[in-house]
Amino acid sequence: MAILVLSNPLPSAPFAAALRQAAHGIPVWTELDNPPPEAVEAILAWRMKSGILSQYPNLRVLCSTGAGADKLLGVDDLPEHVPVTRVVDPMQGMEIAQYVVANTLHFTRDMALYAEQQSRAKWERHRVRTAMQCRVGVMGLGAVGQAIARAFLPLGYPVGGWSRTPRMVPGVATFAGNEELPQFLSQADILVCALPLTEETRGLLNHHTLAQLPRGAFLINVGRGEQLIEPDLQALLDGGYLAGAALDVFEREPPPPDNWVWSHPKVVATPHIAAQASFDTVAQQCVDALRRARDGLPQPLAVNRHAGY
Ligand code: OXD
Repeated sequence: MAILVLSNPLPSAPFAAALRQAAHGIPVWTELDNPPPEAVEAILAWRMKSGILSQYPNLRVLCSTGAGADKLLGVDDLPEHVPVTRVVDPMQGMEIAQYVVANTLHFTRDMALYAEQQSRAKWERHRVRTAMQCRVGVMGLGAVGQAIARAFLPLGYPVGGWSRTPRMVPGVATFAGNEELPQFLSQADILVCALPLTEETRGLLNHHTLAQLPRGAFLINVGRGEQLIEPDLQALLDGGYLAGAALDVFEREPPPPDNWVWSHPKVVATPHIAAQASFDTVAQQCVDALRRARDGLPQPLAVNRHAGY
């Protein structure tokens, strides 16, 4: 009985190597090994197409390589009894917060403008934006959203947070539900999306919602690409309503070479690197999930398949 790594488009070799270290004798295969399907008890994957899982009749657990498991949940042949687990890395919230703070300061402290001036040996000082022009609004107040919100408090930027149901975060002005979304958006000069992908959040960043941000606002998306209607963002950037965007996630990853995000002067596009769980953490949590499944124990890292996270 074995673990199968199907991490495409992520390379399988580093996951397989870490699993072999963690699995203490449980065979670990990749798709290149063409394993006997009935021997596969656990699959480690980032995304999944329908029609694959039904080939593995003895599957006990499906493990995501990432913190989100949304790309594994939509398949038709995911058996009801198979738990789907995600990675919980204690460093992840901190790393994503670093990414968001770095991009916020890049935008609010005009770093691109000064780099351009430097390239022309031009000495010109611009006014520093006041804190009240840099109100941060974090959508999603789970562990990651809270880490992001907290990271801004010592920087002097006012911080707001929005979640589906009410949450209290010390030092953060919180808003909840659809009724309070307009008020939250109207106070977010830097809108940070750290939401999980669900049917409610798919397409949530669209012309209607983004146009409720203050003029000159910036968007930072570390949630999921499917939450953003990219052409709506492009129109608001081109029309001058929004000032910039940092995008780490895309509906299609990688975006095709002719996608406008690669070359837009107001966009910082990065290849889904805001946080990366270590291979060892991913492997250890996958092996633990398999052991728990074998022993009939609860899965603390299982996602709620109906909620989507
Ligand atoms: C994710 C990850 O789920 O990178 O986005 O872990």
